[in-house]
Amino acid sequence: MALPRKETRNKNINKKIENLKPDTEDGKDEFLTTNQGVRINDNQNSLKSGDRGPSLLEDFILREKITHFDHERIPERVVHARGSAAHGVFKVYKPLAQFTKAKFLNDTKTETPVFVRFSTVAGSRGSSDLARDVRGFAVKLYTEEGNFDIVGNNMPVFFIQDAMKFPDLIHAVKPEPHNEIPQAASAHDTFWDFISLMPEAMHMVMWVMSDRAIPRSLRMMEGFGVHTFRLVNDEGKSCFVKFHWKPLLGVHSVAWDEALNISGRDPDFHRRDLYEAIESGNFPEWELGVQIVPEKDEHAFEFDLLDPTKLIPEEIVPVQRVGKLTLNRNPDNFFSETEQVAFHVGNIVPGIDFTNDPLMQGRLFSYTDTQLIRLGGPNFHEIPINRPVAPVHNNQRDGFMRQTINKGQVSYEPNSLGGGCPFQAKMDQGGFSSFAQRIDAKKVRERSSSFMDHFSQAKLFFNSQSEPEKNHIIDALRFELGKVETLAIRQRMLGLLSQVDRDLAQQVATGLGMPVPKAPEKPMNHSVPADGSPNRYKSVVKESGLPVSQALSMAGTIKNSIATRKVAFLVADGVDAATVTSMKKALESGGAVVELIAPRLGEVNASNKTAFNIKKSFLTGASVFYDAVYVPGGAVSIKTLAGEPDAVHFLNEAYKHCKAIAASEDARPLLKATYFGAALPDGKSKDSASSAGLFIQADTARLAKPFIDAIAQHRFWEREKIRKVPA
Ligand code: HDE
Repeated sequence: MALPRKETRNKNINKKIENLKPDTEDGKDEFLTTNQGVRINDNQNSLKSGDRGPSLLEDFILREKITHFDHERIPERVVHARGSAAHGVFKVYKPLAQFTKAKFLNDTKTETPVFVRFSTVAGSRGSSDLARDVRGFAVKLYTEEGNFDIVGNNMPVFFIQDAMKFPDLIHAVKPEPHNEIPQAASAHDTFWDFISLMPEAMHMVMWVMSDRAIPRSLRMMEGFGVHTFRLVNDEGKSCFVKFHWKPLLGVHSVAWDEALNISGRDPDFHRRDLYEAIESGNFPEWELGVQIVPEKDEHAFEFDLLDPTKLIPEEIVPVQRVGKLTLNRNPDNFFSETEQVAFHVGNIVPGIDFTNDPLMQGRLFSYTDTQLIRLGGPNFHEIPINRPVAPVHNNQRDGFMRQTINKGQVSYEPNSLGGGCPFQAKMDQGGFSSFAQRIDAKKVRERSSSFMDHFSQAKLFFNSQSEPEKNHIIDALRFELGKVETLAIRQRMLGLLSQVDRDLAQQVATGLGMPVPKAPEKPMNHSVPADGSPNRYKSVVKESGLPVSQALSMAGTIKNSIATRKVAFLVADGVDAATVTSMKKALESGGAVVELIAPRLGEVNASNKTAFNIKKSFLTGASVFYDAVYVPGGAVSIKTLAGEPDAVHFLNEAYKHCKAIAASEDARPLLKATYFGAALPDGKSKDSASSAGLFIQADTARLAKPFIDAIAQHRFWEREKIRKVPA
């Protein structure tokens, strides 16, 4: 990476970073050695019998080097294989003692170290960041009372209600087993075959077909714990809680066409964005939100709090923002930290507990189990990134790769020889004690009837979307189902969609050239109770009392800042230096990042004899990497750019992707060469949708203000109404 290694990364030290230090190696100013510490004198040649002879088995240096290389790979995660991570800290705003005794949620002075890994779900380790997919949002908090992991996603619900279906879901979405196609995509027959037979997935399907599945940045997405957890206070009283992470930069996405383009041009787009933001000191921030439900209200909702396909609308239970997460340091080594980090829903601390959500219950088994194979044995908790900052003392011993040297004769409890140590902690000494939930039930293999309404919240989500968001969902479904080859699967999906919204189903059907089934297709519902009674199913299908929930739409997200937005300036020799400098200054004072793009690399000579260094050309840069475009003045520069098809394409594409575009008045000939040239704001344009977010003005200072406001708006989706886009 060409970035100057500004030492922001090493400035931010926390307790966990200290904890990692003894294991952190730096070869600077050191001799090359073997793993046994023997200095190596020749790292170019193997030991041979004569300079043209065979290599000798005794060459311990060659053998060691090759052997280690041969064993470098470990299995990738069975899901969430593709990920990027960062270190940071969490601090609570005010004590939450009323709800929980967890120390890190009560001590406003302590900065709890965290390690956060973001991921896509379906693709392999090397797949594109921009796949249409759920994003993992896994947070490990190294609290003084032990590690607490919130292993969440960027969507608040899930596809299935019971862990029993997880391997089926993942087998369906992963590349098909006979030909390993497609990579990192749900647009294929097996996924939609499964979904079309699982009505419980419909709410999640709405989320995953929405723009939430193609984030602009990992820094601009929400996180959700998904399941309902419990908080437990000092008196042993419990309440239910849903965890949220709210990004301070707002929630933003790219356009689908952009995502496709980025996947080819820079499949590491999100990873690079996170890395560069942290490296340049633009630390991503989220607030921790909690929705608290008192124990007595467990059954007060139209849905079951234990059902992970349901959310609690924020209008019904507001999200209280209780603390802040800041990511302020990139990992030093991708494999050691990002790849070897092992999250587990079961990593909780006193003051937090589980519920009986049957999806969560299955996860409590799965995460340790998967680490045993992925990381190779029971001591993965000793890998530096995984070990807590809280001390560890117990009688667990041995196993592959054991690091800890446990002293003494005793590895059992009770003991007298070791003085009874290590001893159990009473609750007031911080000992964990599970919430004493009363359970009196028959052992059954059944789905609760309170889990049977699969459509109300799917409808609520769809109804809550703005018009462009709805259109994007329709487009996404047309794309995904259009890739499905089996007509019966498309047909079943249209049947399910018609139960969410008739118009939605109709529009998707039009794109597929198929009719919507007249009556809703009877769901082939594996979730129907064992007695199979259709009445029982119907009786629990209720319309949600809430017509829309604003919080479900991205339209109302934070749009008051251009911090960290990337703006491309299109320049060529003869560019007017004053317009470049003054616009750059205006944008950078709002926190935006400016990059100059020219027909070639090297230097561009500006009108006043100054030169600008060019790091990106039209070949290495592309409009999809930027949030907005500015064309500075300078007649010579504009003439060159107007004759440069790549420059015209750059603008056409930025326009197509609904981005803010500003230009100096003398850039008009270049803009005229674009297909939206007719929509330039000159007072004559009738079509306000086409000129929204488009500014042309001689006075740079006057131009900067509306341009900045427009960049903060993120996208001008209304332009999509004009579908005459050749880009
Ligand atoms: Fe996971 N999930 N999951 N999951 N999950 C894994 O654990 C699993 C679920 C999530 O960055 C695996 O270490 C089951 C919901 C994230 O390292 C595995 C079920 C949610 C990550 C596993 C679920 C998640 C994982 C694979 C249903 C959102 C990446 C590698 C019963 C709340 C963590 C690993 C990271 C990873 C199992 C459902 C989030 C196999 C069985 C719901 C963010 O253990």
